[in-house]
Amino acid sequence: MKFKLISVEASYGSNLKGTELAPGVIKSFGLLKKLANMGLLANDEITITLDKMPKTSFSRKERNFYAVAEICRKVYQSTRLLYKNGHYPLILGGDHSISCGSLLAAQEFFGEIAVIWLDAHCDYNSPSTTITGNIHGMPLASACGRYERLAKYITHSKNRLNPQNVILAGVRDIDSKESLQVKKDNIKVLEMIDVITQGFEYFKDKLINEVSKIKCPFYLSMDMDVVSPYYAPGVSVPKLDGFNFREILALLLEIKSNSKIIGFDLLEVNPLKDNNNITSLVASELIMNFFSINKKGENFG
Ligand SMILES: [Mn+2]
Repeated sequence: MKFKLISVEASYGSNLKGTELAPGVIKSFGLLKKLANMGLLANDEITITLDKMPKTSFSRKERNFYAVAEICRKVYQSTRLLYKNGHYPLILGGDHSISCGSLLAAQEFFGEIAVIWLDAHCDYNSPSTTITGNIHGMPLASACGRYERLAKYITHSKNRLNPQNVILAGVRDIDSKESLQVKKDNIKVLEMIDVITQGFEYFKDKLINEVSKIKCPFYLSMDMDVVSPYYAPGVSVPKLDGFNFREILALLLEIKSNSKIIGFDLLEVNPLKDNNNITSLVASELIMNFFSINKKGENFG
């Protein structure tokens, strides 16, 4: 029973409200009880919100900086405590900015981690490259030391992720200045175009090949917009195409079989943009199957 649930009810990293409602809706399908009954998840959980709004940030390059930073610091502290008590985090967001807190906690606890960032976008902007100023487009850059103001607010440690240990998968929307930084840092980017031109099996093999080259424990950070809007319309920044349900589940199971997973964040579900909560149902089913299908492919769920 290694994993424990952390719900983060926040949307400060985005210009849209809604992701703060996602943990409640995703959990309404019985996720916690089902996984706890199978012994796959601790049967208690942690909820993170902001009790009071901190001082306002007027910077157009870092919208809601203090609110985002406070939430990230709480996520960091909760994640660190979980690790110290022998648990791993399963984090339901919330917008994607919160992954900066969980990644920095994991990096500090394990000394060095790798991350698989499943996302239609790179989230590798910083205030100097951003177009929107929304911090949910910057968490990966911050965890890698490319946006230090946020990382320093979260932790006193100077330990950041090595960009060589980052695998970005499912990308199909990169900003031009962001792309320059991604290339400069030599980040491995597996783009959706590979699925279109070479096929899904090729993409999956390429991803697992990259995973097998890295020897540290892996953190999974998944933006629901990596899934096709046909299956997951209720996300903050939908982008046409993306993986179908079978494909994203196949990728998650392959990653699980080929690496040591020490944390899983699932973010950016936005119930206010959804159709009949279908995106929350898809998120819930993905998590259920990820935990309950074993290495032989048997499903205990
Ligand atoms: Mn994202």
